[in-house]
Amino acid sequence: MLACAPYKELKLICIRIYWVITMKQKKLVVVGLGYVGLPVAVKFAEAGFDVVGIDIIPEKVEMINKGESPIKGKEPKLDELLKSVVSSGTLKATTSYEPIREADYVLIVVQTPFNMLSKEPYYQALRSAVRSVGQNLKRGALVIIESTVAPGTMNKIVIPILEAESGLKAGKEFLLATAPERVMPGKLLWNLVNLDRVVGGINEESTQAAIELYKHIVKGELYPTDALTAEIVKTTENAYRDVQIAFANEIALLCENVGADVYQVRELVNKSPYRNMHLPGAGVGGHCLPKDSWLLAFGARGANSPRLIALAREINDSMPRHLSDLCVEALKEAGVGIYGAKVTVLGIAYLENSDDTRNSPAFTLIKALEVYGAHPIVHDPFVEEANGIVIEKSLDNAIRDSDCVVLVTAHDDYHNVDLDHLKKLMRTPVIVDGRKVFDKKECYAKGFVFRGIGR
Ligand code: SAJ
Repeated sequence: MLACAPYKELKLICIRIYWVITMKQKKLVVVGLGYVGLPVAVKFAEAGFDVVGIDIIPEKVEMINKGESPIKGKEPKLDELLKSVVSSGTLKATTSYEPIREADYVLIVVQTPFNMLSKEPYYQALRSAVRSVGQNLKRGALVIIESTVAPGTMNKIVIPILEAESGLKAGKEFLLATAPERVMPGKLLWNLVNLDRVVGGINEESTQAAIELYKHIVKGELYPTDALTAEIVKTTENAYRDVQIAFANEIALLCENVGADVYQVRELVNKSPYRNMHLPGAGVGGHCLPKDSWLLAFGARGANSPRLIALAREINDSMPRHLSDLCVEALKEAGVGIYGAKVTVLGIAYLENSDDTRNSPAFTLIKALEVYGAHPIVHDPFVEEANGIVIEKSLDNAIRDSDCVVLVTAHDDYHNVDLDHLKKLMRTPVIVDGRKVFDKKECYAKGFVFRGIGR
């Protein structure tokens, strides 16, 4: 068979055989099998690496070894790809750190939450993972931190722990880089493959080795830089978005004060070249924006600690409370006190058409309404349960006898609510819109009292 294939094909077959043989020896370990780690483990397994995924949660390990994804929500292609790499044996999961002893590549992808009270990162998971990797690290291996970390973390925390635990010298006896993830729920695999990526090594050799590794799974551009720059880029890109949103919220509050419509202002401002005013709203949730700004500020703390970034966080965090004040105002206009009022909260997910409730502004709104003595009833078409809050799945039941409907999340379902039906079900016709879902004029024409962020 080989003899008759034309030269070109023969060459390709030989390269493929060489590649399979050499790659088969290339062992890659991913520490942390969450919504970032699992997709990256699956993609490297698909690319021909011998991949072991490590996680501290046995149930998660068990699910993955059965080819089942522990990630909730719709993630196109992830389930089928996971099944195929597990059945082909190129991806295995375990709770043991032993496999790192033979690993050529070790990716650390654990969560790095932020303690909003002490304004410091929670690095317990990162420290523990780095320590375990150090204790098993093979000479000549490449370690990559994919977690989002505060600027300076690689230098001040990762290198000292890895060197102390392994007895090896970073940059010489093992290579080290950071390549922060750019994932978005619902597009995990697509983003991983297609988005550009910054790769920051602690030295040139580390950067190049990491770039060569990612070329096996990333089609986007791979931008080489140093570790500190890479740490700053990731936290800055989210702080940038958070500041932009805070600016939009500031203009929204101004428009409310003077009786203008911020959405008309925004539309016309964005007609001006190089303007991109973001959307004001009920607040900023999610796993990225609320945390990454603080990681950046923490890493840059010192003589000139960031002020604009901290102020932007304060403005965005104030929006859900402002929304509760709009409920008080609207109910008062309708002749109903907030105390004892039934208030229907539309949406508890932090993002439209998602079931993700992490850091959702709805939690702050619900607490503020309860402090006012109101009875919030929460509806969300995607979320089943959130921090012990009961979610009413029937919109009619959530609205029936309500004194105020307040919208937090712009799920598609809410764009088609029939106002006549709404008015029939409600005890007091009051609408407060935290995004831009309801039409103010139409609400007044149908006899509702209306308030809206920025309108
Ligand atoms: N939000 C606003 N106004 C806006 C945009 C968003 O109030 O103009 C609110 C949303 O309602 C939500 C929060 O901000 O509560 C975050 O929304 P997001 O669209 O930024 O979504 P995230 O949190 O999933 O952000 C991710 C980030 N991706 C990564 O960290 C890899 C972010 O960098 C991306 O810019 C963002 O997705 C995106 O563009 O979709």
